[in-house]
Amino acid sequence: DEDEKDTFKILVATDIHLGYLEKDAARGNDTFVTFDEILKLAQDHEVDFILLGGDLFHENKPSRKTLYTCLELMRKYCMGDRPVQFEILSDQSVNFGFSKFPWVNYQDGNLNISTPVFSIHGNHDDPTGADALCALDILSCAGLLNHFGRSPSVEKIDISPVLLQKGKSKMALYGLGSIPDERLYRMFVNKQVTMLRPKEDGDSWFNLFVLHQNRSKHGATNYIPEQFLDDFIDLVIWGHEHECKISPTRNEQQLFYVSQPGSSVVTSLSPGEAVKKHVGLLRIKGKKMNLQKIPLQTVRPFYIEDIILADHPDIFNPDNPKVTQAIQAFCMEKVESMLDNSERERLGNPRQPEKPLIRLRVDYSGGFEPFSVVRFSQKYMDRVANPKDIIHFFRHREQKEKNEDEMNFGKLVCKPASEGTTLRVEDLVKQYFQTAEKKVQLSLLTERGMGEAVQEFVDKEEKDAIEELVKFQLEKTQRFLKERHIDGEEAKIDEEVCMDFLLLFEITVGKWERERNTQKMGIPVRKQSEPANASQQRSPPGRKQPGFEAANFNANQGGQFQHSTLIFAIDMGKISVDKASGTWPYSSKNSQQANMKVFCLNSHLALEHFTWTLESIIYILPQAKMSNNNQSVCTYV
Ligand SMILES: [Mn+2]
Repeated sequence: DEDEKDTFKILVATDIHLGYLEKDAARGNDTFVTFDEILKLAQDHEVDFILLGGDLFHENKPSRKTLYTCLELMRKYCMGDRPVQFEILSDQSVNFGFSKFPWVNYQDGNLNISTPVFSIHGNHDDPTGADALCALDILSCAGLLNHFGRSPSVEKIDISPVLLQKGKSKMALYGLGSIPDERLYRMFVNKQVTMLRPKEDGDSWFNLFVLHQNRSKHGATNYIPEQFLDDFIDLVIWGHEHECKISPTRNEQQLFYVSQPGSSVVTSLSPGEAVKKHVGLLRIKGKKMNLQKIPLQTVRPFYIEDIILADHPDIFNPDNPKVTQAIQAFCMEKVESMLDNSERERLGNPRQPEKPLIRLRVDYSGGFEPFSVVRFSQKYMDRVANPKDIIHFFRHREQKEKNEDEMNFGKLVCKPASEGTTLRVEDLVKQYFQTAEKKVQLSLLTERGMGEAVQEFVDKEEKDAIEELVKFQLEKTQRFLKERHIDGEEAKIDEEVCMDFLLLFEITVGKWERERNTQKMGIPVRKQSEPANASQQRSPPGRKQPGFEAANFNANQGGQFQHSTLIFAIDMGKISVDKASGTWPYSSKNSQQANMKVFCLNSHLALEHFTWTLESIIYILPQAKMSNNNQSVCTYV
């Protein structure tokens, strides 16, 4: 067909999150089933290629099962004799330069590819470790995927497009794998991001850009404004945001279109994820495009509703002793009607999971008491895929923060991570630094570096991240002091102290991991006088380790735990240079008052990862104060 000959047909999807909740009895296969559906759609529609916007994998180091299933499905659907009908015009050694096989897979004589897959990496599956490899590189090495959009430099990004031609249509495909938002924001502001354009026929190319960043404003610089992107772009495929907004919307300032396909699996029980999930069939001919929405049929149904108790004074009177029972009955009615809806709206696809996800958010402000969620859950074990977290109690009207100067751990901790707030470790660390007193602010370990390293440590199980950062910062500081003609010997930073820092971190995480494994038996608590095993092994003789206490976290919700939270503290006061230099703000060796730094590890990722373990653990120094609306939420054991 004449028209087909010049038309690129691309299947567009993002955030497939393979392996999400793979251990869950009910939901464990969801991501694999939907990936199968997506690949089959590509095959059925005979697309030229598949374009993925990052986070194909949920875990940075996917399990063997996840990797195996992914390879199995890609081999099943992407290999075959159907010829690929477009060619690559750009220098592939630039596009795929980091690969040992720097050419597109379908042009490899040893491979028989029918559907090439192009993907950038997301924040979940980004390159880590000394070799900077990511899970996509494994697929790429196996010849099943073309990983592109990877920047070799952290100081300057030149995005070199993959240039494709099909018949008379020419496309410049730009990709940018996930970069921490704040860093990328700053790089855009400093004009360190350049999109290279082909010299020939500048205007005849269709310019497609795929990226994986925050699109909605999470913080002042914690997202990428659309206005930052070059206006010669025709279409942006925006990964990372899970809400399906796949129909291209026009940016009137930049005059390009943005399509946000959204995830193909529900990873948080928030309203955005309840929006029906789709992938796109994108057709491009010359400078014209068309995007057809294809609803996914195998996605587990998800229903969410809000109840504000105070809005029903006719039904609920907080002074009535039986009001809690009334609330519970009301909630059950709601859940039943959501289950009815789910039954009615089933798509009839045998592969669509039967048990829906149900979330009821109950605002109990106004003197009401939450009821026991445990008992409530038990009624829905066989009918709902997420029986344990159907109900979410919150108090909307009372959430105003009273003290702006003091970081309110209670509030941060209580903020439901499942509400799409995507609390990042980086943000928490940053918030801490912004609210901490000037004189105790950390200078040796920068806020950004620390935030990123901790994020890597937690999310990606990158055990060396913190150590690498500490070493890097140490060397940098030593260099800095040398340049300022300070005697190297005199000003030598106490390296031992840095080791202490590492040690402390290891103890904390070691303990954390031990307790993850003993969740059923409750929280084993170490007395302050009793040293942890790790500290016995690693502690240099004669050096006292700062004390740690495990604390039981009692949320203000009938003792129900909501979060996996790890708070650890570091005695930064011990990081100092010799007092002779006088340039360093910390002279803790003379100071009685240690500068305790407290960090929260409470990312949405960590939460997802550890929900099967202890619901909540908090490690906190005894002198740290936690409060939530002046109500103590933390008991020290
Ligand atoms: Mn993401």
